[in-house]
Amino acid sequence: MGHETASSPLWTSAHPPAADNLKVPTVPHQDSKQSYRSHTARLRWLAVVLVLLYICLFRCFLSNPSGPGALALPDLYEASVLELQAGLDAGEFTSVHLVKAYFARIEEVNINGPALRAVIELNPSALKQAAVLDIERKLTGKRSKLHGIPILLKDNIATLASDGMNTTAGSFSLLGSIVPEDAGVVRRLRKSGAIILGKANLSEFSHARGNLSSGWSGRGGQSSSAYFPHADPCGSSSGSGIAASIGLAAVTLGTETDGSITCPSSHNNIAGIKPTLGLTSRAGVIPITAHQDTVGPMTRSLTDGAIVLSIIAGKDLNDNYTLAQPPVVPDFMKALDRNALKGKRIGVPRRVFMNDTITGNHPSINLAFEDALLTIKALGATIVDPADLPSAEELINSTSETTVAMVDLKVQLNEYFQALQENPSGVRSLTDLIKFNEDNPALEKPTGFEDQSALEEAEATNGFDAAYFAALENNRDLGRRGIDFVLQKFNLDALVAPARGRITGPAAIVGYPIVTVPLGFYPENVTSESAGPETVYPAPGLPFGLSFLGTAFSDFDLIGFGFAYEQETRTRLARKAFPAAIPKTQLKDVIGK
Ligand SMILES: *[C@@H]1O[C@H](CO)[C@@H](O)[C@H](O)[C@H]1NC(C)=O
Ligand SMILES: *[C@@H]1O[C@H](CO)[C@@H](O)[C@H](O)[C@H]1NC(C)=O
Ligand SMILES: *[C@@H]1O[C@H](CO)[C@@H](O)[C@H](O)[C@H]1NC(C)=O
Ligand SMILES: *[C@@H]1O[C@H](CO)[C@@H](O)[C@H](O)[C@H]1NC(C)=O
Ligand SMILES: *[C@@H]1O[C@H](CO)[C@@H](O)[C@H](O)[C@H]1NC(C)=O
Ligand SMILES: *[C@@H]1O[C@H](CO)[C@@H](O)[C@H](O)[C@H]1NC(C)=O
Ligand SMILES: CC(=O)N[C@H]1CO[C@H](CO)[C@@H](O)[C@@H]1O
Repeated sequence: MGHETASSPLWTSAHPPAADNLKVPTVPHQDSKQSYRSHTARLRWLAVVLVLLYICLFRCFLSNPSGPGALALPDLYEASVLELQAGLDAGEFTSVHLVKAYFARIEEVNINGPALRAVIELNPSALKQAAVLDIERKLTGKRSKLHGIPILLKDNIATLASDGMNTTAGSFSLLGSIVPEDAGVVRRLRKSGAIILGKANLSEFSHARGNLSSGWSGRGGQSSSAYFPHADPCGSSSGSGIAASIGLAAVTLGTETDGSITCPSSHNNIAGIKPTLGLTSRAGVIPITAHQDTVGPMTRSLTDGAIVLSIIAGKDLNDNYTLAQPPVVPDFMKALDRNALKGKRIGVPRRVFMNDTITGNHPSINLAFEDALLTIKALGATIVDPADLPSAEELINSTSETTVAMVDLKVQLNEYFQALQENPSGVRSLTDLIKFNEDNPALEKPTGFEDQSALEEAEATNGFDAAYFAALENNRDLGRRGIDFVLQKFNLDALVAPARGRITGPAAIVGYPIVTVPLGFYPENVTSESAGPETVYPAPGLPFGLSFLGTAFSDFDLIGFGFAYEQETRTRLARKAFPAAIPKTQLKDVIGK
């Protein structure tokens, strides 16, 4: 009752309270020994209650025309983790309510209604886990800012079969497979008290199967953005992006090898953090390449992203890349400073990347980007424009990234299949997988989704041969003449660019971080084109994002820059999903039911 009307997550304060300060004072339990015996004391108490009630009703009425009741409860379309924690701590609702509400919201739009196909599978143990975490909160308090908070995971992130969920990267070849253990990031999430709500749809095998439209998998079908019917959600973390964008879960996780967090964050009007390679564990993540894969948060605000990253980041003996990270995981909440851009030098890598012939930036993106540069300048930064990457042309023509990825994909996917305790499909290798797809066309090769050329290309590789090591060295060389070169040459703190396009490449090959926030929306008169058998791109009102890029382990700084821009512009709030794609179930519909 005492909890303030929640502010929008994009309005969170620059220096949010530490976890310990988060607890909202609760009304003490009535204790018979201390109960108010005297008549005057009772009257005084009654008066206080009435005043509080009056203030609450007044507030509710003022800030919500639909009247009191609906008011103290956060709107799950936009609700932030801190808002949800405040409500949970105040006892306004429980994690069981949250799980029920998110399940109902998924039910409304996933297969029914606009059929967004963002979610592949729900966790049948989620309600039970929520109930236990609710009791623990009451008895001993919360373990972390994610205690009792429902999170959706991209379906390439392993969870123990004992939950009752599959881990399949969207492929029927992995249905019913038994993974040896939780993914490293899942272990951290569970330890922090987060509730795994379910698995999100994705581009099958994180887009490493072949030339297939973004957001399609055999198991999940074609997912689409909630901002226009059948719009390309981008990929490969498509379902995570869609689900975060309309509140099908509090927060989500995606993975990126080259663009797979950045691009779906862009198409779905959310914040995405692609962490530095080695900041978050990939143990238990269905792989493409250890040289590039990362796991990161996809959330409605960078505040939520910082909370999630602070929990999933850290060393993991099962992923030795994480052992190279700095000794202490930062509290990324401390990066959330509205003045973070003041006095910083931000470069614009125009050549090639702002004239991307492959993914081409639309004039409306370019206009919004020029505006963003003015905003960044107004926030106190110096814009260095252009700040071109010497290796730009070579980089976009280079085949080295693919050469390394194809070899790694075969080696690592074989390892993944072999480490499974069981796999009912019988698939135990890449060779088996290709055959499985051939043998099961109704499941894995429906019309328009037949291609598996990337798997075939990987299958044809010969392990760690001379060509592989030459390609690795070429990536390192391109990297040296890439982001780090231009940062040093112009004494920059970061680069900034529109999120969609090949700018993810220079970061991908060296494992550098990217932070993406909403930038704008396509105008109503934009011409849509086919983006696949069932999707269009662009589309009226479809969102696009802005990316900040930096050197290894500059994640903290980039989150600060993104936060300063996000808070100043609040672009996410400027547009909502199309009406049928906005789930109607709210906490009030499940409380007391
Ligand atoms: C996987 O999915 C199948 C089919 O939907 C389901 O029967 C099974 O319980 C799920 N979980 C596991 C761990 O296999
Ligand atoms: C990918 O598939 C689409 C649609 O079938 C086709 O237009 C395009 O040329 C293909 N691209 C490549 C590189 O094969
Ligand atoms: C990680 O361990 C593997 C062997 O398991 C080794 O080949 C690789 O070089 C190690 N990588 C790092 C970054 O330590
Ligand atoms: C982008 O390409 C157009 C023509 O394709 C050219 O006129 C223009 O100068 C290029 N811009 C940059 C920044 O390279
Ligand atoms: C990259 O490829 C394009 C054509 O796709 C070509 O025009 C350009 O010269 C190439 N650049 C380099 C550095 O090889
Ligand atoms: C679309 O609308 C914008 C204004 O929102 C206008 O500037 C632009 O010229 C229009 N484009 C077309 C192709 O009509
Ligand atoms: C949770 C959910 O809605 N899962 C669905 C995902 O899509 C497949 C294919 O359409 C359905 O079978 C699942 O029920």
